[in-house]
Amino acid sequence: AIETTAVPVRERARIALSAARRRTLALTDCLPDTELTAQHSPLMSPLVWDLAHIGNQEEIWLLRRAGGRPPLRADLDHLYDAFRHPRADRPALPLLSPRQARRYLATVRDHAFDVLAATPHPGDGFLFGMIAQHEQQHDETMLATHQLRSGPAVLDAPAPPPAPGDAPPPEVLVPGGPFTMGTDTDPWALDNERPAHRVHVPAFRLDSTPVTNAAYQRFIADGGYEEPRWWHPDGWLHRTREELTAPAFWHRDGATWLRRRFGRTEPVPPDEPVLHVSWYEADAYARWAGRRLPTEAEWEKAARHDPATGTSRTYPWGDTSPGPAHANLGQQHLQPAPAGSCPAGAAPCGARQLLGDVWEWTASDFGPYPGFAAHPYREYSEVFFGSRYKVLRGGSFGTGQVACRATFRNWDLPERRQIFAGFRTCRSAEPG
Ligand code: AVJ
Ligand code: FE
Repeated sequence: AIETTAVPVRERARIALSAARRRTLALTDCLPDTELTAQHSPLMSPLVWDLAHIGNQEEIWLLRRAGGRPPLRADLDHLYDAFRHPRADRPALPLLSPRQARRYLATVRDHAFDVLAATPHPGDGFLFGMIAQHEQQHDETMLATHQLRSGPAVLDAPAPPPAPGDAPPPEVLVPGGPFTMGTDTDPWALDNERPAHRVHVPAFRLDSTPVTNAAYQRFIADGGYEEPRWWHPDGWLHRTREELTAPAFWHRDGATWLRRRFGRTEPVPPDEPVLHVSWYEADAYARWAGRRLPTEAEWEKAARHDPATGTSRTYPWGDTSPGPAHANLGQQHLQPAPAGSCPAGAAPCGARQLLGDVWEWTASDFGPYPGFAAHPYREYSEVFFGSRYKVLRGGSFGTGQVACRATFRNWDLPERRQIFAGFRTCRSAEPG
């Protein structure tokens, strides 16, 4: 763990790009070509599409835009433009073969490092940070594709260590008052995290950890999936149409719940944060528990407001970049750590695991902050505002360090379960 500001920007960019590439290759070198070109789910691209798309975005933003270089492969722009081809149509496109895609990636990366070395004033290196985050995000998407594929396991990683014995109290108090949401100063924050603005958040009590599998099983056992009053009306329709009875990848063997995780079947670990639930399920659980999902502002205040100084931190624990003691990130483990892990990563309010482990659904719709300006990649977030997307916060075990901080905003549709999402609940602490 290092102070991000202490690392020269060129070095920081090189480290972030290289870390992303190691994951990209680990996620694709383990599969035969037939599995890279196959579509494992209509929700996902064939992995070979992700590969070349990562290279194409890097060519567009780092070689052409930052480096002022002429196009290498302008013919690929259309093929790998996510907005031209829905995921389900991508296998039928005349895509680069796995071999061609790997070569293209490597060639673009060589040029990108040349550009980085040759840029006289890298400034804040924003485009390099943006592209490193882009690749890391696709690494998480590709990991979700691995979870959806059938067949024998190809990925392996050690389990995270058990939680320490000092379990936090079940909920923590976040005091009422204004705090600074979003950022103007984090050099690699993306457009939707800006600008910084003051938000008044009344006092509330937040779960100190994400909701566990054991707690979620109590909701199931109590008939939570059969009781419409716990569900949002759209959620009830969805749960009925899809016949939902448990999180994705779970099945029952007599009295025990089993789950499939990256090609292996195992008992559902009771103390782990629940994973692969939709916003509708998270929302229903919270109502059943007599609680609610936190708003995005509540989540961010819990994660970064320091009452001692009145300022907002970059990470719950401060401004030091994430290490393994702070948060379970970066696909080091292929599952969440048990609830109560990572006391060194606790926020000032005492909540743990706000970053890493599982993305956390919030009550909020995805929208712009006051004064938002799309930059520089208009399609990154602006086109998703004002639709049905719900905000998720915090990052998962599959999220890379460079794409994870207390201001980072993710979003997805309320019915989606293929992402590494769980949740925590809260309740208002002030009357009225
Ligand atoms: C921020 C995860 C919703 O995967 O759709 C990747 C990230 N944007 N390439 C997505 C993204 C363009 C994005 N999410
Ligand atoms: Fe992309």
